Amino acid sequence: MDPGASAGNQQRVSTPTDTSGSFRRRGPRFTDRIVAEPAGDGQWPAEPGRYRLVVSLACPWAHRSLIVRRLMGLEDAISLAIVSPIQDERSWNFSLDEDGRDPVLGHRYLEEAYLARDPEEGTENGVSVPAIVEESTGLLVTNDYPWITIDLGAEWAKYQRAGAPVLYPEGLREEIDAVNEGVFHDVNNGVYKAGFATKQARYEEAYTALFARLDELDERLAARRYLVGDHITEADIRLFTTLVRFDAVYHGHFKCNRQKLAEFEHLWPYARDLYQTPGFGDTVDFDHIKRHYYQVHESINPTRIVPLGPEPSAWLEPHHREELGGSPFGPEGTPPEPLDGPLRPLPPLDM
Ligand SMILES: N[C@@H](CCC(=O)N[C@@H](CS)C(=O)NCC(=O)O)C(=O)O
Repeated sequence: MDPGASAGNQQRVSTPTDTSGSFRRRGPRFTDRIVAEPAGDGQWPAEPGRYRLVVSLACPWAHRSLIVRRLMGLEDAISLAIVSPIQDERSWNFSLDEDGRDPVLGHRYLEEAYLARDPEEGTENGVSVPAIVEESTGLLVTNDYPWITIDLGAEWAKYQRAGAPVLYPEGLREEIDAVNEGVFHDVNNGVYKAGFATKQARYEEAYTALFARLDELDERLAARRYLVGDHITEADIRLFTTLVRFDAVYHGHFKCNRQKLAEFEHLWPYARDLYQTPGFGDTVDFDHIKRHYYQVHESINPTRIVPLGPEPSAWLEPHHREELGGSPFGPEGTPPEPLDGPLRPLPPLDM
């Protein structure tokens, strides 16, 4: 049963929980890649003006790709569509846009791109963000989020801004992969496993693994500014998008409440350091985040009330992590240009 769907409501979220009470992530349906030099089937050319990145500002997996697009300065090369944080019976939709249609693709629902790619089975694994869609055809190219960020970082080199960081440096890949593996199972996906468990034992397993991993990461970050090496890498981006949602959503809504992020000695200043780095905090929208989780997962929050807290100003407090050395964008790197303001403000909540 889909715990996001309750009788009589029109909302839908794909959060499959199996008969053992465990949350099961379904994985990407389309695993094509966009690369500098395509070699055969399933590889598309990195070409400015050809693709549209579709994200929800609520989604931690999509948030990664938004951060990387900005860090790499690919805003002019790859356009951006932002869906409503509230999925309806046909999932992600463009209801925030004029006439409820994405102005470039002309779609009302993201599923149109999935079905354009495969009319029979396009939505078999759900309709997920992030998704990259070909602008001219409206075809879904890929929803394979781990490759999306790695490829935006490594395969679009020709079109990246001067001073862009190297997020997946050759010499550090093994270490980055090892950190990411634990972070994925216990933290990124771990909070979902805790939140969507329908058996006490499954919840407790996820909770225990989550906090054991956070303790380990907290210790790792005691003497080093970033997770791997001396500057920001894929590993930091992947951890950040879960940490930034932690106190606002996962602590309460997903019952990950041994402690708040703000009660970790090193993880909290580490997360603030990243938040205050251009490309990170300026892509965070707590309004989208809270409305999505608290209003879509009705099995967990039947009243759909969106909490007002926590107070976000704490994210801007000094972190003193510069004292640990390192440089966010690498020795020759520079920050991306600041954004003018929020990416997609939402209309007031229905009272
Ligand atoms: N489905 C992806 C990850 C991305 C993901 O789970 N995105 C969520 C939003 S945070 C989503 O779009 N869920 C809707 C669905 O899967 O139908 C995967 O595990 O490969």
